[in-house]
Amino acid sequence: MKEQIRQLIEQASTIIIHRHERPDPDALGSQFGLQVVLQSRFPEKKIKAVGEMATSLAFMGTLDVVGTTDYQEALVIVLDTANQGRIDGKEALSGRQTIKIDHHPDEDPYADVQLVDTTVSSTSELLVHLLNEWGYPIPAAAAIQFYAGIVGDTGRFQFRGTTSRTFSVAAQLLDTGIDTDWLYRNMYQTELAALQLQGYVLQHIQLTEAGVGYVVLTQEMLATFDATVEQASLLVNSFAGLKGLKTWALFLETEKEVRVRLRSKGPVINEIAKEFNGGGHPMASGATIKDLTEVEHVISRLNEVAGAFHFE
Ligand SMILES: [Mn+2]
Repeated sequence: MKEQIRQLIEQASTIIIHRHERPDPDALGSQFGLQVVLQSRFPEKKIKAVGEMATSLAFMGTLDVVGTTDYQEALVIVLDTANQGRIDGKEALSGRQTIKIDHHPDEDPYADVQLVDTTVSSTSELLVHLLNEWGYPIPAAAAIQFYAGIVGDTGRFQFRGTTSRTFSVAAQLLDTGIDTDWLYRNMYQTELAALQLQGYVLQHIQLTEAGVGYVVLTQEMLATFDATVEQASLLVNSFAGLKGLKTWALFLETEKEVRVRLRSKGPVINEIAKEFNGGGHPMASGATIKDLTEVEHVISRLNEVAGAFHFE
């Protein structure tokens, strides 16, 4: 498998790297990091990273634009994306071959070759293991990208999934001399309006007896604080420290639907996410409901799993 992927990369003259829509630091970091590594090892190859940039992460780099015809001979690598529907760029599967490299459960094996490892913290970490195995050097310009991805997906090394292997990869990346001050300054800065929206979220938490916390953000509220859904969705972690909390949800109303971000400290929630047109990790998932009248359905399902769960 890994050997097959290495051969496909070495044979291809054009490689187009995709990842999921509404990218997070792991999506972009794995994408840019792999691009830098491959471009420096194979200067003669055309290596492109495509998709739409997230405004708040624009500091991470600049994406490329490719034409439909570029796909004819291209090897496409899709990173950090469990389902075909979540790929940013609908031409992704029109390449000559497609490789999927990911750390989410492999529910939709949409590629010709799949490398999925759910024991790593992030796709960025997985790529570093892979590149080490192949003996491909990781220059500092790639290391900062992979580091950003790991920091993002582990919540600065605190989430479940952060292992000793994660730390050894982090140490290897730090040893290239990357500027983590620069990274944290850019990753964790907040616009005033966003901070005020956070204040609103914290003041409107509802906590059920079963230990389910939730906040509903209507379109009107998002407009009041001049926040995009993308910005607001990051606030799902802002009340993780609430005492008595087992699982929680942030509901974000958009013009055509309500996006639901789900988090948990123990009860498995990705099965519930699936019931509401979503999916993800057991402790971090996303779903979509039609409108705000369905909020109570999601909460009552969360109440069921939270009520049945007890911390050791
Ligand atoms: Mn990821």
